[in-house]
Amino acid sequence: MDHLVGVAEQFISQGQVLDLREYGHGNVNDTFLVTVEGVAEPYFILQRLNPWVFRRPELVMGNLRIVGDHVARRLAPAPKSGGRRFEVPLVLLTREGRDHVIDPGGSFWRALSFIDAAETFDTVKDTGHAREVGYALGMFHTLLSDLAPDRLADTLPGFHLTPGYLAHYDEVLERWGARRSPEVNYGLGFVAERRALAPVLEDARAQGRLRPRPMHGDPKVNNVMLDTATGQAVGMVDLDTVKPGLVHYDIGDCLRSGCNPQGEETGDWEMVRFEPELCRAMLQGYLSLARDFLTETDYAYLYDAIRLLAFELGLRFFTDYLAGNVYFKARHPEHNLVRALVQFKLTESIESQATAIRAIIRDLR
Ligand code: GN1
Ligand code: MG
Repeated sequence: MDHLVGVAEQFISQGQVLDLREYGHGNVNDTFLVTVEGVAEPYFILQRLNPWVFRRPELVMGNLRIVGDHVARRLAPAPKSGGRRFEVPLVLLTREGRDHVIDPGGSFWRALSFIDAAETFDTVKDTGHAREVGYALGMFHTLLSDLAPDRLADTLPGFHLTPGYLAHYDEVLERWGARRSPEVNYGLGFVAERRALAPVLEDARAQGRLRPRPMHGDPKVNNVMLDTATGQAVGMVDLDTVKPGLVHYDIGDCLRSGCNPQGEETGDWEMVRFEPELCRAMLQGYLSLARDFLTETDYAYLYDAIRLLAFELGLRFFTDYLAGNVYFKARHPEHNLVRALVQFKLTESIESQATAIRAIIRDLR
């Protein structure tokens, strides 16, 4: 911890570090909350980027700065939030004016501003919460809707390209030789039956039906910050995966995360279901803003996006389990298998309610 305090101190120009503790439940990076004594804004976030995932951290920092500046510019003159505060984490510089620190062990550290008087939840509590989560994503997309996607670097080549995840799965499976438990057999069968689904969004992009836009990349429920007093969404955090992409990946990811009341970390995977009333509320919140920029064709792919992203995350967890837990942090050897089964059950629940979900989308557009 002493060593971390030394890193944290490089990002403060006055005061002194009072406390430093682990923060949040990220599956990839290591995150700490730092408390500084004797300054007006006492908290900031210190993070170590995972070098196996983010191969070019300087590009991540570049994107974060572009997004932060753009959002600040959009919110300054006429807050599009109708009097509500809305923030994203901003990059903090070291005393030397650098946006990161490399420690003696070679780790890449950066600091971000903390969104105060706000909290996050791992699961959606009710339809009011769902509406706020949708609103946050709508606000985020609105704020970036006039940023040319090619201004952002591709920090994670292949991220959210489902056909690529399927190809990787095939390679891992070829090398895999462990015993086939009933759960693994279920997973293998599940993926085999849905191979044709994988390219649905990428084909639409290749045909020019869906166009690239800046995307968040990871808009799950616990990346939306809610005001502790009002419960209103006041920020969207975890911008490392922001890059050119499709808003459909975000919409699908947000819904697969938010409409699963059990949460993605439940061990009770057989009970997992997709809750259509949470879906309605979340889309209502999202479309209250996104209606302004979504096209007819965009709407036509919303259902596919919801189904695909649950499947895709299940496939990513399942592959990582088969590969020996090399990507997602796992607390026990079967952790990524259980996570995969949760997403597969969620996908089945989405499929069995396809008509109802499509009707919700139709009603709201
Ligand atoms: C990872 O690290 P975290 O929890 O913010 C992953 C997302 C997944 C998510 C599932 C860079 O995000 O894509 O949806 O886990 N991030 C990366 O919880 O792979
Ligand atoms: Mg993330």
